[in-house]
Amino acid sequence: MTYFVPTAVEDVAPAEVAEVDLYHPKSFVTKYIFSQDAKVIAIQYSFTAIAIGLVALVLSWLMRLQLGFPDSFDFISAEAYYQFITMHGMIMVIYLLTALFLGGFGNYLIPLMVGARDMVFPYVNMLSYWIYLLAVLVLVSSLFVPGGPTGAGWTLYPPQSILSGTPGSEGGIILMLVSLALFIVGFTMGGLNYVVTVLQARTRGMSLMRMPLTVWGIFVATILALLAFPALFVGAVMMMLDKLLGTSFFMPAIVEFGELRDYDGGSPLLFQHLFWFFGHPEVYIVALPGFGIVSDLLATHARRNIFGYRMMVWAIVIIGGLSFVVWAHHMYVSGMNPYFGFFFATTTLIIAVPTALKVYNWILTLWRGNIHLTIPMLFAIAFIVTFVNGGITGLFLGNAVVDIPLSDTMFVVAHFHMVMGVAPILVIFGAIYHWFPKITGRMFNQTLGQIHFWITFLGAYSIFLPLHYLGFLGVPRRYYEMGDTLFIPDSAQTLNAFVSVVALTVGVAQVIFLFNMIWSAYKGKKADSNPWRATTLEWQTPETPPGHGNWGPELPVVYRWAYDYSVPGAKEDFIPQNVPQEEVPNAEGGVGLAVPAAHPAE
Ligand code: HEM
Ligand SMILES: [Cu+2]
Repeated sequence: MTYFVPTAVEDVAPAEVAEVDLYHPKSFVTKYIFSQDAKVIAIQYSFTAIAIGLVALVLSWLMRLQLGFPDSFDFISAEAYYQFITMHGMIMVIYLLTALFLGGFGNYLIPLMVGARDMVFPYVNMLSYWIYLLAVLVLVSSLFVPGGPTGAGWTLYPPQSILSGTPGSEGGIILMLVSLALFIVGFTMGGLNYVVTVLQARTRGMSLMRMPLTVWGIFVATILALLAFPALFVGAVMMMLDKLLGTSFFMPAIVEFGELRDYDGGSPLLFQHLFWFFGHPEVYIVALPGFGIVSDLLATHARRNIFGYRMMVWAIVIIGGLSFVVWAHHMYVSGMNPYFGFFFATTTLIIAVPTALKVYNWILTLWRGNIHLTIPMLFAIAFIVTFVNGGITGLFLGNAVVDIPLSDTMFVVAHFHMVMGVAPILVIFGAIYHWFPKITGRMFNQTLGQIHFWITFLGAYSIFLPLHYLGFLGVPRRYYEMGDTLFIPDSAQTLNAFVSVVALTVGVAQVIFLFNMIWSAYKGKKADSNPWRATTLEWQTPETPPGHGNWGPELPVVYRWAYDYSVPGAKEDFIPQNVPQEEVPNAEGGVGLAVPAAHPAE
């Protein structure tokens, strides 16, 4: 390992901005409702995202009831099933995961972790949340309009999404498109904040290569989102014009119920390209923050510096970049030119390289670490296992020859649930447990945490592993029942019933988590300001939970990277980022380190 003399603060280009006048809240309303404090906005985003996520969870129960027991629930018609699928998928991907990772964790963690007082545009940041809330309300309102919400599938493919045979083609689809457009406007307001804050508001000494990987993950994911969402935005606007004004961006000449419609010359495939130009990076908008957070959880709870920090940063950036040139792997069955398919299969498989590097580095971080199997650590390890799992089936589906027979089967549903359903949810749980003591000032209950972890982890596998097998049997995706299909054995139905029972149980078991969080926030043991003995700045705030402006009169100054764990010769097994080299307590009882701290990143 290379040792080096840590840079004096003066050697690091000052990246601080002049102290801005924060808008200090003067009343209850400006403190908790129309608040401009990123931490309050983070909590608002998180609560809203989790609330709407619970709606999506209930929808998944209804779908599972139908799939497991197709003859028992008369109120779930084929139309209703389509509507459940669509709302479930869209809510989970956009309104829960994207909002929670970027609006929730991004707002809470970025300013604290880079040593800023707040986001750089607090007012715009506040607007971002309120527009997000409006988007959620518009989406929910589609449940109550005549015809109900759209049943076009979360991919909203035209022409069927706006033709009258599809459920929700009256008001539902319009509200869905309006809601998506609003979401994107709101997100953009937040996203510009996250990017500019990372670039302009880091405290003195916090060079880019000293930032915790959590910030890197959220930062790059935000850039992806700022570049990818516009494709969905224009897609939504153009589809709205097709629906409302009769333009033909996506609509070909088409006969509907024996009648020739006025549409002519539009390209349904164009929408697929726009959708997936957004849709594939979306996977990484959700995954990259997860990658970052997991790295920090592993380092903290294994008391080890992250292995290959520089490589981890570059892997995040490269994966982010590559995610823009793989979108058509979702369209292998669209009749594309085989050479085109070959190109996209190749780029898709190349992403496996930086991704695998990350996984190796995580394992090497754990190697000979002092692993504490805390709840956040359990969830972090579970994330890695699950992401690798889902990644491997991604290699299957990335190859056109394998994808074509598996397309539109339950195998696909199993794959994407592993990789962008279960894995991100696991890391979100880990992150909530990890930062809970900072956010609330109290500890959660460990036993309940353990129970919650094991039920969720084992449950998720019991739900989604069998779906891979059902997919191989040829059970189709988006079918509300299998009927008496000859090539599907009866045992598939038994398996479906099993999956449904587990899904309901695991879903209900989340009450343990909600109870633990709510109860502990009021009644939990008081936590000290740095219970995990972590190095990053958010744990070094003068107050816990941190007050408005985060740092009191003086901004922290950063002297080292984010991962000085178990440094030889130091008294403690962690050195916070804001402790100068001369002041590090050493093993002999004095201060100052004989061996300079390792910082492979500089
Ligand atoms: C809580 C556990 C979950 C269960 C039991 C569940 C169950 C289901 C079911 C039964 C379907 C429909 C399958 C079909 O007939 O094609 C589905 C679709 C889907 N789910 Fe989940 N899901 C869960 C969590 C999630 C999460 C966390 C995500 C976030 C990425 C997600 C994203 C989707 C998407 C994108 C679809 C596809 C919708 C479509 O085909 O248009 N699900 N889920
Ligand atoms: Cu993709």
